[in-house]
Amino acid sequence: MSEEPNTGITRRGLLCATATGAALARTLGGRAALMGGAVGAATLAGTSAARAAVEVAPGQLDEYYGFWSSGQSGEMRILGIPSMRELMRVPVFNTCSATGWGITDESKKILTEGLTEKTKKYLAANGLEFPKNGDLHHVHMSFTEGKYDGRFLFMNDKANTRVARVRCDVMKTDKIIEIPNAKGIHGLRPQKWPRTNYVFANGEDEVPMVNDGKILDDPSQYVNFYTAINADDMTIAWQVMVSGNLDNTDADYEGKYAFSTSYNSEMGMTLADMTAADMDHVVVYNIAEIEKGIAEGDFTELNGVKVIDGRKGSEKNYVRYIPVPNNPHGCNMAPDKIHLCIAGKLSPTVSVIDVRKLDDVFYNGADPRSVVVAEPELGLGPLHTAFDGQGNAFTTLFLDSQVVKWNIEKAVKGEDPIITKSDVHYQPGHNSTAEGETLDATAKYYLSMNKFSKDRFLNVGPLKPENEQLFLIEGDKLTLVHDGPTFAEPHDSILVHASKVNPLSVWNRNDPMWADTRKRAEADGIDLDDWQDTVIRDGNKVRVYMSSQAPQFALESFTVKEGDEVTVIVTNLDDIDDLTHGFTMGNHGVAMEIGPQATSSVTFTAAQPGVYWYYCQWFCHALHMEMRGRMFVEPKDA
Ligand code: CUK
Ligand code: CUA
Ligand code: CA
Repeated sequence: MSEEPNTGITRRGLLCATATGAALARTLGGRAALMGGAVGAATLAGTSAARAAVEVAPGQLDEYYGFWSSGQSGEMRILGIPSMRELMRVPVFNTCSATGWGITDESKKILTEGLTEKTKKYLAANGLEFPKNGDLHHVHMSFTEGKYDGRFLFMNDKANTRVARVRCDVMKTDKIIEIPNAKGIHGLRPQKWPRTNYVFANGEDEVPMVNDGKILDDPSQYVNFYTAINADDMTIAWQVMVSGNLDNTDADYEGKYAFSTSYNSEMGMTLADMTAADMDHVVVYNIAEIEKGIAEGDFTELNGVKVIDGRKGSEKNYVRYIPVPNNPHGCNMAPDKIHLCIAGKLSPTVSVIDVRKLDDVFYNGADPRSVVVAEPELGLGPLHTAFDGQGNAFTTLFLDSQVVKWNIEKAVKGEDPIITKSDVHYQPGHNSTAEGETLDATAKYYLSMNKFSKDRFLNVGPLKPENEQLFLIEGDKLTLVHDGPTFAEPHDSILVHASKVNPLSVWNRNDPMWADTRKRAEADGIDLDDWQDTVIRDGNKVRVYMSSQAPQFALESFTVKEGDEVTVIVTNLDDIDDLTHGFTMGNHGVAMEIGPQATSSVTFTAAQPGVYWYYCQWFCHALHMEMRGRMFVEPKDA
């Protein structure tokens, strides 16, 4: 790790001397600035009293669920707060060997059915059915009247321009859609009020409106898309074409407006160009006006989506652009229902927008900047803001490796708003407070999601974990109570009170997850709810129906022919909590989880004659090792 270069100039001095523009970008991009050691000596864990206050003793349950993104790992994670114990990993955009996500017929359907035809075509050209990777940055729960309602979780895939939904009753992904036209879905937020009818999604990367290769290196013809997804059925409601790119997004508490930050109002294609202007902007979407425009037919249909033109210069009331200092990042609506906080990133400020003033900008020609009611200077590299429900905000300072707690009202009054600054380790991105993005925001826990762990843990080689730190909020003091290393690379998390999430322990036999499999079983004359040990041949397709009950599969062997397409359908008839079985077909790259009362199926080609063992890979019984059987693959011409 390089130390602060000995130039005689402090990093802070250097940054402040070059307040804007590409010079600052070069400084920020420089290794010394990013990695510099301006943070004081490492803070050790806080007082034992604070640690005792958050201790979750063995066997005790946590107070909050933490729903975590995992960045380039592509999955969602569930943690318990305050213990920071990892409770579960939910595969979404990745494939998973333990659960069979991306392997089972049911999951493949979810992973493929929402892809556009164009994407399916170029995936097939690469021998893929669906993208193998995902980049999941933002997990948010559905809202009813500004509060989490425990129904769904929504999340983005920046890498392949997708949005997914996880059902909270079973904690499984049930929908994944690719967003047409847009490129690189980054910011994502559910509508807060009156309920989550829409999920809003930002397209980060600029492309030609019709991206078919006719226009290439001509950024003047590039556009960006803001997408509203119907949350209930995961279809695209509408898109707005905007000027500049889109980074993070949030929505208000009235259902009137949604917002995006843009770090590239310049429409630059190089770092220098993207940081050239003094100001970028926040895009404000007027939801009722957009809905009206769609209803009145004021849209272009593009790849099956109704697209409203909200680019700069449009005379309509769909969109307004609020200038804010260059290259903003975080976009966080305060639970006071009034203040939207835009983190400055390159600017040491947070721009506070009073959303009550937006009507004047839309309808009375008010200066867009007039809605910025405060722009307090808080520290270097402000990225994201969380709220405590008491009028205070916590903003992460990436470059300072600190969090600053500040008072919104004081900032608006022009007083010094800073309450405290606390060191974090190191370089925080997102932060969370308990239900801080809802009307139930609570001053109890503060979570800092830090991009670097450096020296905080035993060295595991050049690739280090990130570090997530939990603080107890005690008055104005933040007391560090936990460091939690995590694998690549959670960006964001939400903390949801345990009372609002009530997952099942055993599946419902008629769950829609295997509705197609059930339909096919009925056609095959099989009752999936009953004991099944039947092999059905249908040309060169073979369907193997077998129930499982610890420690046995209904079939201890079955026979197919070389070249058959084999579908194995396993139903777990055990109905006891935590009694999951698995099905792994040896040497076929096939494995899946079958939860209690669930049905799962998997299809593969039996290409090589021989004897193959299948087994249960989820430890279920003292005789779990014996839970196995043989597949006989007869040679074709035998
Ligand atoms: S972004 Cu990652 S630290 Cu994708 Cu929410 Cu700001
Ligand atoms: Cu069934 Cu292990
Ligand atoms: Ca910019």
